[in-house]
Amino acid sequence: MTERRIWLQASVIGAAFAAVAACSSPPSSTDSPSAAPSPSAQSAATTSSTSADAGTVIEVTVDKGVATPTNAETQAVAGQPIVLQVTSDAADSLHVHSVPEHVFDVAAAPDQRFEFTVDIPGRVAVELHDLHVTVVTIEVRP
Ligand SMILES: [Cu+2]
Repeated sequence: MTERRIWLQASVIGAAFAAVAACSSPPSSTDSPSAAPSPSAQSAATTSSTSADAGTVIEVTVDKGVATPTNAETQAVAGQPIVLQVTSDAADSLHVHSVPEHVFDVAAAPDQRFEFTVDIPGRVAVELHDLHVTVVTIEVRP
């Protein structure tokens, strides 16, 4: 009996680990009515093109509590510069879930430029922490 119970707990812990990929997700979404933008908002999330010389540039806008894009996908190359070009009307915190991670303080200002590199290939989420949204997930290739 005890053996079976231990196995069960281990599988629950495994599932919990899988959910930890994105940080500080709220425990429940029932009390966040603003967290569900219209589906059409995602179609506007066109990521900027990747040019070999300039690395990857991702434009991010925050206007009246709405981030653009959200849940976008783009690609980058490990070791090549990735630039987040941010125009915001509110202070926030940009969190790049790479290893090691990067945190950038966003001010209420246009054309803020945050540059970083990712050395370890993989999927890297970029989150706006105050808004609790994932702006873009970057697939970093070797
Ligand atoms: Cu984060």
